[in-house]
Amino acid sequence: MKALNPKAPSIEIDHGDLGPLMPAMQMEFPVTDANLLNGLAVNDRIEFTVENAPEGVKVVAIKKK
Ligand SMILES: [Cu+2]
Repeated sequence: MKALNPKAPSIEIDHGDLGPLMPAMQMEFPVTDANLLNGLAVNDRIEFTVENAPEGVKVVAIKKK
């Protein structure tokens, strides 16, 4: 994970291939709840879950590896 923005809240992730959703890339994702960013630091390796909502893809869960 490359950057955290608790105010947005959002997270910038250098992610692998997400199947039908998108290929590997570095990008910023909106996060549903700023509390998901608690305890995370830049360059942590994470596992994350996204929801493909009508208004766009959002991160709904994050787990430190
Ligand atoms: Cu992407």
